[in-house]
Amino acid sequence: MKRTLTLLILTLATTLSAAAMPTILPTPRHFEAGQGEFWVDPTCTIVPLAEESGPIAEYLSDHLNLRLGVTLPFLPAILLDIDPALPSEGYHLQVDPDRVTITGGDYNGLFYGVQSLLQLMPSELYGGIKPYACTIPCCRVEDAPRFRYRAFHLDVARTWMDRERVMRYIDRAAYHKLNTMHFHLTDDEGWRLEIRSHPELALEGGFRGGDSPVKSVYGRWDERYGGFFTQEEMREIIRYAAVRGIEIIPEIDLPGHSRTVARLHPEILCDYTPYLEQSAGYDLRNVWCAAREENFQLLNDILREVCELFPSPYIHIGGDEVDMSQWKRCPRCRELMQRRGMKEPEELQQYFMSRLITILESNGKTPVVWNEAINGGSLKKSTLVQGWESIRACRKSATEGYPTVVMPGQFFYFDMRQSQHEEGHTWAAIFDARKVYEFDLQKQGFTPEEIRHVVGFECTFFSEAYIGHNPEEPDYLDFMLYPRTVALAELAWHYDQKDWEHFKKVLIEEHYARMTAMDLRFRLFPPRVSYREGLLSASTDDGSTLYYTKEPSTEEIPYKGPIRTSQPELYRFRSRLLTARSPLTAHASYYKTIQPAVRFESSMTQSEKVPFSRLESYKGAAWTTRSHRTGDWFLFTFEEPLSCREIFLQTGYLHLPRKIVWGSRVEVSYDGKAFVEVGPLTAGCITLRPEMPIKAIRLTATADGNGEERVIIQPLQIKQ
Ligand code: TNX
Repeated sequence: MKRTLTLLILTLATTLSAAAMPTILPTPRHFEAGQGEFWVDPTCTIVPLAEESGPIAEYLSDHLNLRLGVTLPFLPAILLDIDPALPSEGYHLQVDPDRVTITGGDYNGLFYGVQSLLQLMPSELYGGIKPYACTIPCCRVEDAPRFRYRAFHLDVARTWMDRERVMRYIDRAAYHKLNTMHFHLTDDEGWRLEIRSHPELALEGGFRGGDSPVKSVYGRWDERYGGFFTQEEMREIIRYAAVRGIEIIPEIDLPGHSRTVARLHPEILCDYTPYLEQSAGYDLRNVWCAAREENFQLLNDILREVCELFPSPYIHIGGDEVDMSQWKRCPRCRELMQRRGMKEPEELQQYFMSRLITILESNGKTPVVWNEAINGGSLKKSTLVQGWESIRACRKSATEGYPTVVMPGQFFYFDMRQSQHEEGHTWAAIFDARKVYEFDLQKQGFTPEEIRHVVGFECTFFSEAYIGHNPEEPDYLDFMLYPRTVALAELAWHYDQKDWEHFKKVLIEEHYARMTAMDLRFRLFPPRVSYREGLLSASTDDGSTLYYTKEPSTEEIPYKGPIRTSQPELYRFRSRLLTARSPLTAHASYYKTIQPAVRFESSMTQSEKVPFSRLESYKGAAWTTRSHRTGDWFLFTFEEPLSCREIFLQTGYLHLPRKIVWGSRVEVSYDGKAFVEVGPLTAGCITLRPEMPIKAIRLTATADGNGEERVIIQPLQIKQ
């Protein structure tokens, strides 16, 4: 009896505490349910008690449509205060029946208290629907972040995104208590910031395609396309972010990733004649010469303006993926190395970065660099290092005592795809929100001493593969970023032990509605698909609605129940809920391909290391030794005329339209002699659905050069 009673009390207690569990994300440190509720109605005022709280009071009044009160005349009221005795970025939120009191340790702390308050209210307010009257359950929240650096990254260099789009992501990151935006403003494919002393950098380098000197390696190839931020616009973005507690760290990626500048100022390059035959005359070099003194003058001009424009104490100067073979071929660089007793080109990189750091320091700024920049020597220990290549690279940086941002690709690059058959990069890993959520420094081998040097986490979105997805539409980017960003925020903010199932429950039951009101086209977890005894079925556990497509049609048909079919390979399923969607998900048979005997020939020479024979054995991609010229051709001939449902012909990388055949004609032949044109490639690919047995496929280049040093051809993907 006693046992039963204890059990009963225990069960009751857990039910009660479960009901009282906060649904705020990221999860606060301490939450305590109170008695009663606070009524938000038009009589309620917002009272900014602390002087600095003005912008937050306006922000909150915008969201809730409440008046601002100057002093404390009336109740009910929402009081906004700052108490420096609280932890940095921490806050106390107290909801009583007659007032809400939010006290932040500083500006950001107060802002985060407001964010938690918003999450206790109807989610519609994120969509601009002001609650006329609603209640907030009485409670007390005491909260502070685990890490001081909680960042997201946008790459507007590869794919242009305008001010409104950028602000949209800032806004949504702020809802999740992130406090830093790493802004990737320059790269091989674009320069997106006005530099007043060198206006050509943005005026010319902000665009590509058409007659732009910057060849459009990715994306829209025939039109001039792009944009840049004027300094005035950038100031506006900075202000907008600052109100939301977000600091913008700009990145000028140096000394590599600089093809845009190099196209406009070829004099910055190393002193040798490049071999241009291979790339159809296009100079692919992208590294600043380290020994040309005038380069540092130009860099001084650029960085001085960047330092002046951005209030952040940090400026990111890159340091990743430098093609040092350019320095090795340069007599000037070799001479400099000799003069300074340098053995390895990494030391030259150290030298280059040190020169940049001197410029930053003379402007009162601290450098941020990618992890390669600390190879080959040491930089000042105040330098903020971003570990992106691996866990090892992060640990090395932390061990050497640099403040380190942990962001290895396999956990934090949100340009990676989220499951095997989705879109996105794969080079680091394939992962969804769960892997981000479950990241654990200790389990990854970080020692307590190393952890002391970890300042926080950052998620990136590199945008080279993005352009095909119409950057004017938020769908693809939202899908890649959310809910992974929510998981990142949880990781960077919250302390407690991890409980994925609980987090997922809150995500689905509470946060899906909020993300919908935020107009995020976020990703749902994929439906489960199974095939048994002739019945193909799909299910979800998040309340979403299921649809299916049947090949070759792409029309989505509502799923009403198991489909009786002997051809499960024709179906794909997708669930939809409000603004969100899952990836298209199929039974394993959908992905099955066949490998009929095929011969491959080309007018171009093959790479010895990655030869054409790989295509005949379906082993993997094959490479040519140069870019294509008009008239170059590739021919697949099947040993036997092939009957099949679908043939997918792809050039370029598997996951990215680079090194493709650019400008093309595709023809098929049914007898191996006469060919009929079936179209050009689109972004390097074409899907064929031959209606009779097919003998050969011929691909012919109709343009000179793809802006690269080679063409990649993928093995045919053939579905029976
Ligand atoms: C690596 S992150 C890069 C970027 C690419 C990205 C794609 C880094 C320092 N370099 O240039 O865009 O991978 O995931």
